[in-house]
Amino acid sequence: MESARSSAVTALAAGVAAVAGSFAVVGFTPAFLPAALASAVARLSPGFLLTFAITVLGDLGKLLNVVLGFSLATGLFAALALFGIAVGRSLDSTVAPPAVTAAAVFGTTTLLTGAPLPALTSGLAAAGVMAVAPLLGSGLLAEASMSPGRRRVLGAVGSALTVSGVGYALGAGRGGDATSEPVDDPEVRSLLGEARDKSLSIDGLEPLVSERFFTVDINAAAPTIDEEEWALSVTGDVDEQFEVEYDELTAMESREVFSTLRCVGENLNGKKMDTAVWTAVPLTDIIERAGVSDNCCVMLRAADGYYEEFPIDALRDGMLAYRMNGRSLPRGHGHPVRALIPGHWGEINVKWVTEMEILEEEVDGYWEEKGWHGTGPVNTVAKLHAVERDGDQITVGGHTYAGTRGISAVEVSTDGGGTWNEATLSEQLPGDDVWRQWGYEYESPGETHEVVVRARETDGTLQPRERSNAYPSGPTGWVSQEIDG
Ligand SMILES: Nc1nc2c(c(=O)[nH]1)N[C@H]1C(S)=C(S)[C@@H](COP(=O)(O)O)O[C@H]1N2
Ligand SMILES: [Mo]
Repeated sequence: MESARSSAVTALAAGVAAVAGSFAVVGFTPAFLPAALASAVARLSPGFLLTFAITVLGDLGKLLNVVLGFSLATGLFAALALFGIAVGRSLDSTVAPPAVTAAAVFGTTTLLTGAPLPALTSGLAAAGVMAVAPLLGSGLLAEASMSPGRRRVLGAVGSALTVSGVGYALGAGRGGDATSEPVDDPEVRSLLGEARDKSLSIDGLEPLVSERFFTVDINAAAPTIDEEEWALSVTGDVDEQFEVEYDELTAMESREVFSTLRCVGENLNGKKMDTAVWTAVPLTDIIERAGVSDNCCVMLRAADGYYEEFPIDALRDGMLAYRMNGRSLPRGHGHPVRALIPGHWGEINVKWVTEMEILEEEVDGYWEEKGWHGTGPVNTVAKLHAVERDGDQITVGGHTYAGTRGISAVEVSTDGGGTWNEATLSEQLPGDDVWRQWGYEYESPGETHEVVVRARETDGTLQPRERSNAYPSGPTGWVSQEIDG
């Protein structure tokens, strides 16, 4: 008779193995139950909790969400395994526990994710551990001077670890990006070179084309969409409804543009602002073909269930991007096609976009339903991310961005806002929606001092000083930082 403790350990081991068993075939994609549960939790969270997670916890919130998804999935599978063990006990059968568990895991997972293949490998992995653990316990380790319960526990843990090792190794590459693709487009190479040449060299300052581009998603796992299966449907209040397929889109005239994205939910001096060279098709032809008249606005919908609404005028300046820095759009950034709406907050730059619905009346998008106001133009900002020291000399630097209003100057104070000096700006890159870097070198005052930074837009407008939080309309204010002398 199995003890309660060894039943619990076997069930937990089966749960761990079941998670690994599905990871092996789908990797971290929406068909992976922990990812699906994490997304469901985020989606069902009340607005205030979500806002707290985004603005206060940031990346930690994302991590906690994923950890919760794994815990829920493992717990669910373990509970199903316990059920299997109980059935086995009441039938006095050794075949029933793995068989019942496999069936229960398969059925439940298929129901929750809609994906039968990972559900099947999940069930098989759980059943495997449950069938093998007692064998290992009684067979291989029989010589050891251990109690049968102890042996069974070791067998369960050992087999779960083995299944997990294999499962995670197999799944690690799934749903990945073509990061090894060569960048052979001469125009992209020349723009990337220009960005490299124009980047200021300050220790710790990211170059003008971001090396690590941030991501913000409503779901834990990004969708996986093949180019061949992708199409954009143009719907709503239009003369003609039609679809544009990937091959049609990429056959249209495209351009290579620098464009910066910034998330409305980031902290004032946060790192959710980045720049890339995008290969994109202007939306003008598609809008014209649709026959849009005096409509107010548009709703862009995406394959992950996301949707954002914004004024039609912003759409007219918009583009559909299908390459990023010369490579196919990475999965996390909207593969195969995303919207780019110059100068506007990141949230309307809809990834995995599948539908463009022309509207006659305003409605709320995904974030606006939760109280955010993030569909308009970005706020102006000058960030301070680098502090370089050379003896008494200190160099501070960062990025500055004002959307399509452009930046003409950054001013730096090293005495808490008493006196101001002009910083060096990186040379303007081509395009009207791209950030610049600033840098400022000064002699250390020999004591702790407060450095304050503020930007001026092209027309001379000074960035507002008043501080406000990210929620609901994006952070405002001058970045300031205490620096040791
Ligand atoms: N389909 C879809 N598009 C989306 C999102 C999303 O969750 N789903 N997040 C939006 C938000 S809030 C931002 S800030 C930008 C971020 O783009 P990135 O992840 O490529 O940096 O994508 C936007 N587009
Ligand atoms: Mo965002």
